Amino acid sequence: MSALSKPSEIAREALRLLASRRIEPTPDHYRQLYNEIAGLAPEAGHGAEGKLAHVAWGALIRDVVRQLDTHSGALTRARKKEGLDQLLARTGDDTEKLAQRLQSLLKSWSETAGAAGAPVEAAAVERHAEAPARNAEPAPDRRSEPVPGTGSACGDILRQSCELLAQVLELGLAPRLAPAPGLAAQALELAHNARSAQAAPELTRLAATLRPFLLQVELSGAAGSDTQQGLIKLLRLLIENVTELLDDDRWLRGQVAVVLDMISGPLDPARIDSAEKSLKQVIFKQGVLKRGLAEAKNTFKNLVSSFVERLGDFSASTGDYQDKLDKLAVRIASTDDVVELGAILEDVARATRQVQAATQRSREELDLARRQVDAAEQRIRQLESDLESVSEKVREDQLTGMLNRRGLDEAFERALAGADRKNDPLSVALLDIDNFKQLNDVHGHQAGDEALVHLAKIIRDTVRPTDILARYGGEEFLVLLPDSTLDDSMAVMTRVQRELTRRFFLHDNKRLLVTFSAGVALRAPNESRDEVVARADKALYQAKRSGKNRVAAAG
Ligand code: GH3
Ligand code: MG
Ligand code: MG
Repeated sequence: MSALSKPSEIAREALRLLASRRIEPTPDHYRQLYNEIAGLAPEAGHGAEGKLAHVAWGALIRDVVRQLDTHSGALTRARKKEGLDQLLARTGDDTEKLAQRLQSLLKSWSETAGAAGAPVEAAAVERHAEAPARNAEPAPDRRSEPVPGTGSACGDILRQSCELLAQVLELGLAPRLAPAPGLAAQALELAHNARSAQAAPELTRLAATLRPFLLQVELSGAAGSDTQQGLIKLLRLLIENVTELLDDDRWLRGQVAVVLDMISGPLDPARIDSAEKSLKQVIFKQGVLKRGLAEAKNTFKNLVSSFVERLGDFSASTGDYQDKLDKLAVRIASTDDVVELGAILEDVARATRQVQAATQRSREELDLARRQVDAAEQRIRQLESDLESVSEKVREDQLTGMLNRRGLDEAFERALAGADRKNDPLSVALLDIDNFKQLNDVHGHQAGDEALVHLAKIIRDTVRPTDILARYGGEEFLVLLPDSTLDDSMAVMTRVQRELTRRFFLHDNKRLLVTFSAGVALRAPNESRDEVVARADKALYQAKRSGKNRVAAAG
């Protein structure tokens, strides 16, 4: 039973409750509160409390905004924004959950304030360790900063690139500059500088010295041969990109791989030409992706900051409402006049409608912003995965689409491990096109390239999808056949030969004869990769010696 008995007192209390509980002042709600205070049975179907969750949004959001701006140890504003953004992304439209999570986030912020280094919303942030939200703040300029943990600006991959420049200069260029000893000495000195470059600015300075040096080499005429000119072109390509590459290790990895591949074998113009082509292709694709990624990250950054600004507006409008209600509550407490109370009720209704409209607008804007943030984040993920696959491409031979040596290295390791684990047989076949030099000489390099593509396609169509195909050298292919005995693999190679006779090679509408010889070896238990390949190579040699266009088994 209520302590209040006079209807005017009950009415005043009902109005006060409407205001303080922030319940929409409709006649139904008023009547329900009136009944509650007067101790009358509640009327069914008018659960005023249920219609508006009792969350102090104004205070809560004010707290979020205030704490965002408070400096607290390791928690920068960007990290807090990041935590907040992830929370919003995870919570969806459930306002009750949102309130709870915001409260625990605030708690974790204030608890972490003292403990330097402790992460915000640790679990969520760590799950997205690479999440683009980390870019909510402009990335620090890495060009002027050593890479942490390496003690030098040349982190692992950058060190490789320094070494690479050094090697190309020292092993590739200097010996060929013998007719111009001054230039040769300069090449060696530059190689030395590349090797001892400890920081990004030094590498950039080195790039600046290399450019005029290469021009000088070219002008001196000392760079006579194709090989040398190819080398110079490659070096230039590397140098032109070096400044940009310093931005991000990943861009560099694929490019370094191409050049390392190239200089790991004997240098000839065809090899350098194909390395240059694939390097250019990677640089171009990476450039396109990189621009897209930078754009997407920028959009994302803008979205996150406008999102937080809107949260601020949201807080301002609910804060106003709170002030109005407080004032109205004072007016209610100090009057008994029914007419005055009626007017107050009107004011409460107006203020509530205003804040509801504002809240609705803010909610819609926040939802929209969140959707935009999600979309931007998705685009960033897509671009990053595209980038990853472009970098993967350098494991492929550009002409035939088979694995190159680098790709084969990894695939071979996996196949060996798999065969050992399952105790399965594993065979290796080496194929070499017969009289390929002659085909090139008579019909041109282009015809040679087309023949390589033709044979690669026939091999791919004939073997099992699980077999591993690699271009092993100029006109040599290596096929790894997991779970295949020597007989199986001999039969496969013979089938490839038959297919090549059936699907003959056409160049300029002329039918050209292409054959190959092959050596096949079954890996002996615990035999190393080099040993089994050497046996296959020996068998290939036997096939050549006994007349070509045949398949020989290794003993
Ligand atoms: P054999 O029957 O004994 O194998 O003789 P061959 O002429 O096939 O072998 P050789 O090693 O004498 O010559 C291989 C030629 O392959 C020389 C090289 O110019 C050519 N070559 C290497 N890579 C490529 C390439 O990517 N495209 C083209 N068109 N030719 C290439
Ligand atoms: Mg050969
Ligand atoms: Mg050959």
